[in-house]
Amino acid sequence: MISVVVPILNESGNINPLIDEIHAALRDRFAEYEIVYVDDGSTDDSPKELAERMARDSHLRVIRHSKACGQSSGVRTGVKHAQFPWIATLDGDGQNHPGDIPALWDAKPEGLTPETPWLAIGHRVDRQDTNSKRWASRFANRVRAKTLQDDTPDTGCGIKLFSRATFLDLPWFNHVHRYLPALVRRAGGTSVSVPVRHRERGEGTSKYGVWDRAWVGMRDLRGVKWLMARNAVPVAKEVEK
Ligand SMILES: Nc1nc2c(ncn2[C@@H]2O[C@H](COP(=O)(O)OP(=O)(O)O)[C@@H](O)[C@H]2O)c(=O)[nH]1
Ligand SMILES: [Mg+2]
Repeated sequence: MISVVVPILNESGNINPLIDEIHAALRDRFAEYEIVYVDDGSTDDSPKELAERMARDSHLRVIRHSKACGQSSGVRTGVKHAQFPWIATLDGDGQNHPGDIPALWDAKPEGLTPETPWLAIGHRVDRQDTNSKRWASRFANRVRAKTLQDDTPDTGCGIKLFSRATFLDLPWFNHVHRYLPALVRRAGGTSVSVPVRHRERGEGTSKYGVWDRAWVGMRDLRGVKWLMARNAVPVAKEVEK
C-alpha cells in the first residue's frame, strides 16, 4: 500500500540503520510496503551496502542513475518505479525519523483517493542543523511563504507523503521537491504540515552549501511564482450518454 522512496548520494554507513528503522515503523502498520532507494551515482560504499542489503531484504528495491542528476530527479525516479499508490519520502542520512511516517499517514483525510491532489509534509520543529543552515532556511522559508502564500512553515523537510498520481501530475524541474506544497495547491489540492522529529545526520557530510542553495532557490522561486500566475484548474466531468 505504501512505497518509501529514499533518494541518496554517498550515504554509506546510513543505509542499514535507516532501513532497519523503516521496517520498525511500517511492519505493524501496513500490510504491504516496499522501500525504493534511488542511488544518484554514489562513489562511496553505498552501492555495495545496498547490494548486500537487497540480497537479504525482500522489501528493498534499488534504482541507480548512471550519472548524478540531483535529489529531485532521485525522488522522481523512485516515484516512477514505485508499485504502490501512496509514497512516503525520506532523506537518506537519517535526519528524518521513519517513525513519523504513520503520523503523516494519519493526517490523510479518510477516504481520500490517490487521484485527489494532497500532500502531507514534515515540519522540523526542533531542527538539528548548524546555526548557519538554520538561519538560511528560516530566511528562505519566510521569503517563499510570503511570495507563494503556501501556508507551509518548512518546505525543505525531506519527509513527505503524497500519492504517486499527484506527484507525477505536477510540473517538474530540478529542485522541485522544495515547492511541492505550492504546486499541489496550484493543482487544486491541499497540503498539510505535520510536526516531525529531526536528528543530526548519521555518517558523512551534507551535499549542499548554504549559498549554492540560496542562489538556486531565488531563481526557482521566480519560476514557481510564474507557474502559479499561469494556472487554470478545470473541474472536469464526463457527460453522461
Ligand atoms: N539523488 C540525490 N540525492 C541527493 C543529492 N544530494 C543530496 N541528496 C540526498 O538528499 C538528502 C538530503 O541531503 P543532505 O546532504 O542531507 O542535505 P541537508 O540535510 O539539507 O544538509 C540525503 O538523503 C542525500 O543523500 C543528489 O545530488 N542526488
Ligand atoms: Mg541532511
